[in-house]
Amino acid sequence: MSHEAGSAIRWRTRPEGSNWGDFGVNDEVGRLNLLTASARLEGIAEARTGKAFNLSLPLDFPGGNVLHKQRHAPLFSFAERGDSFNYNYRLSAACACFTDVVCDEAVTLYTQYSTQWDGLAHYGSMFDVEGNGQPVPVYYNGFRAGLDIVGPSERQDDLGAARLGIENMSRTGVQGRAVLVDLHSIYGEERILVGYDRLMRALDDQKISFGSADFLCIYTGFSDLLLRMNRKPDALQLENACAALDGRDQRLLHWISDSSLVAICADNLAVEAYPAAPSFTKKYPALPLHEHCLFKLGMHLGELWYFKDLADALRRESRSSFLLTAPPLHLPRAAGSPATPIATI
Ligand code: UVW
Repeated sequence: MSHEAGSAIRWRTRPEGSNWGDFGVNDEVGRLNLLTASARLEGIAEARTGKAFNLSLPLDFPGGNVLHKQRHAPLFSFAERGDSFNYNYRLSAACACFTDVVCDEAVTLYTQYSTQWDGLAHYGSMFDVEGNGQPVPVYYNGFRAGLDIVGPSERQDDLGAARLGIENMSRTGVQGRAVLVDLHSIYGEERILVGYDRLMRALDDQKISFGSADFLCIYTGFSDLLLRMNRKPDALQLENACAALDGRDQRLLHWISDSSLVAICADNLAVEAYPAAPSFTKKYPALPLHEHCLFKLGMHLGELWYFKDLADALRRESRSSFLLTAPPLHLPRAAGSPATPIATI
C-alpha cells in the first residue's frame, strides 16, 4: 500500500504497527475519527449529577523552566494606547463623556508548558517512507518535515504545521466518554513504571470497563505534587515520583493498538516515564509511547492535567467514567495547545 496526496506520494512503506491510511489518505486527526455522534452520546450519558470539574492546572504551573528548558511560563505584555497603556484605560481620554475603563493584554504562551494536548505534529520519527533505505523525518500518516511541517531552520515563511495542526483536533469538538484509572490510590507518590500487567490489574480492581471510543485518563498524583511545590518545582524529586506508563513495554503498546481508545491523558509530564527504561536495540525512540501513539496511531496525548478533585468525586460515587469536553485552542498551525478540559459527572 502507498499513500498519495494529489500527485505526491507521501509514503510507500508505513511503520510496523501503524494505522497510516486506515482513516483515509489525508487524515489529520487519527483516533479522533472514533468519536462519532453515537460515541459522543455514550459520553453525554455519563453526565448524571451535573457536577463539573476543571481538569487544568493554572497555566503558570509548573513554574520556571527546570522541567523543560525550552518552555517558559506565560509572559504578559501590554499594548500602548495614546500616552498610556491599554490597561485600566479610561475611555474618557477619547471623550470626556465616557465612563468606561478597559483592560487588554498580550501573552507569550508556550503551548506545551502546562496542561496541554500534544498534537500530531508534535512528535515524528526518522522513518524510511520511500523504502529506499533512507530514513527521513516524518509524522503521522507520512506528513513530511520541511514540507508539511515547517520550522525556521528550513524556511522563513509559512512556518508551522500546515498539516496535522492542532486546529484539526479543535474542529472535532473533542468530547466523549472518558474513564479515570486511579494509580495514585494504589502507589501513592512512589515512582513506579506501569506496564501492561500493572495497568490491567488497576483496571480490573477498579472495575473499569470501556465503551466504543473512550479517553483514558491516568491519575498519578504528579500534578498534586507540582501544586504543592508552588511554582518552584524540584526536578529531581519529580523525576523520582509517582507512577508513569512504561513506554518500553511492548504488551502495553499492543494493548493500546488493539483498544478503541481515542486518546490518553495523564497528570504527569509525558504520560510515559521520561527518561524511559533502557532499550537494547541499535536505534530506538527516547519516548516510545509518544512514537507509538502520536506517530504510529494518530492518538493525541494529554499531559499535566489535574485530576485530584475529579478522582475524589468519582471515588465517592463508586464510578470511574464521565463526560469529557476538552478542545484545544482553535489555533491554526500549532503543534500543541493549552487545554481547559472539563469533566462532567
Ligand atoms: C516531554 O517533555 C518529555 O514530553 P512532551 O514533549 O510530550 O511534553
